[in-house]
Formats: sequence, C-alpha cells, structure tokens
Amino acid sequence: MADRPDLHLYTAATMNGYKPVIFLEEAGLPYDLTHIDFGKREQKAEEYMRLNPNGRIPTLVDRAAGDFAVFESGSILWYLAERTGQFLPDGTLARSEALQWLMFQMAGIGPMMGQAMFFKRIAAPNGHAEPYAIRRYTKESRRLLEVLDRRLAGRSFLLDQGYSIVDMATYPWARAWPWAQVDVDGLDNLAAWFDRIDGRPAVQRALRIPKAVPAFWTPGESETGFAAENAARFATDAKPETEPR
Ligand SMILES: N[C@@H](CCC(=O)N[C@@H](CS)C(=O)NCC(=O)O)C(=O)O
Repeated sequence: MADRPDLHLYTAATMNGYKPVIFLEEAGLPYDLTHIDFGKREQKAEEYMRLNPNGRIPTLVDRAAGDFAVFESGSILWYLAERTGQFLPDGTLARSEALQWLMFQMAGIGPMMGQAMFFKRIAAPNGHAEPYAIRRYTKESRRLLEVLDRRLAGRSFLLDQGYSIVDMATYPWARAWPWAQVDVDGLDNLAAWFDRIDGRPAVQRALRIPKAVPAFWTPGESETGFAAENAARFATDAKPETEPR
C-alpha cells in the first residue's frame, strides 16, 4: 500500500513498550502501530515470532529496508537513532559512552526493576508471595537508581551531549519507581531529571500510546483496577506449572 508509513511498531503499554514510542514522537516520524494483546498471547503467535524470536514486545519493522525487523528495545532505539541521525552523539568515545549507559539500562535497571515489579505486582497477587525476592530486587533497584543519581550530578541528561536515546530507554523504568515501590528519597538529581523529562510534550504524548497507564507513574485511584488487570495479563508467568516457552 503506497501511503503506509515506512516504520511499523508492535508494542504495548509497558516500560519497554514505551521506549520506541517516545523516540518516534520526539522525532516526529510517521509510523503505524500494532497493539499486542498479552491477554490473547499475541506476542507468542508464530507470525509475530518470525519478527521477534524472543516473543516479546517491542518490535520495529522498517518497510523501507525490505521489512527489516528489529527486536530488543535498546536495539530499536539505536536503529532509529542511526537511521535518522538524531538523539545519539557522534564519535567513537561518545558512542561508547552512550552504549555503556544503554547497556546499564538494558542489563541492570530494566531487569532488576522488572523483577521487583514482577514479585510484587504479578507473583504475589497470583498466590506466590516471595518476600526474599521482593527485598532483593527492591534493594538492587534502589542501588541502581543511586548510580543514576550520581551520574546526573551536574548533568541535565545522562550523556554530556544532551537528551538522547539513553534517557528514552532509562526514563520509563526509573520513573516507574512508585509502581515498583522503590524508595527514591534523597535522590535529588534523579528527581530533577524526572521533572525535565516529564515536561517534554513528546514524552507525555508517548505515555498515552498505545494506552495510558498512569498507575505506573503515580499510583492513586486508578491503581486498584490497573493492578488487577496487570496481575491478570501476566498471570501465566506466575504459575509454577507453566512450561518454559
Ligand atoms: N529485553 C527486551 C525485553 C522485552 C520484554 O520483556 N517485553 C515484555 C513487556 S515489557 C513482554 O513482551 N512481555 C510479554 C511476555 O513476556 O510474554 C526488550 O527490551 O525489548
């Protein structure tokens, strides 16, 4: 179809799912989006797994590059940055620094905060209360947020060159501290960075695509309903009898 945009994103309203949407909104690129419904296990459909062998979201397909598929949210951000020449500094050293902080998010902040959330928000309501795991991942998440706080001392964004894909990758996870119930008391540099990114119109738009989930950021009235919905959509992950997929 001639009028389709070049970029097609498969995603859902989760921390990893928001990252490429933030980039696309920031860059003002035309794209279309398929919402993946975990309740229907669309992420495990054979056709989808041909694009993303890991069976998870997000996935980007570049129609202008022969339907080239990119999985892993950090790689999607990197691909978009290289494709557009935006939000990633030039030069070997600056790129190395960007990659270091992107790896730190992908291998540290994301998985640790993800596990803290999983044990509190999915395992526990599905009958697997694991206080030791909750303590371990909550403590490690706090330690990692302290690393970010130190990095942000005297910096507006995570890289010296300014707002980048590293901020886009890290923000959705770190900003969800209320949902993960990780204490951020005293992390003033981090709080100022949250304010800076909260204030970006493209980010605010992105957080409503494909679906607004304000309970991640500011637990309040909507939390109870969302918590139940969230526990239900990942319920199969919490069942011990579930075979590895
Ligand atoms: N490292 C991957 C993680 C992707 C991931 O865990 N996605 C979750 C949502 S945040 C997902 O698709 N969960 C559904 C499932 O596990 O079946 C990335 O950053 O893209």
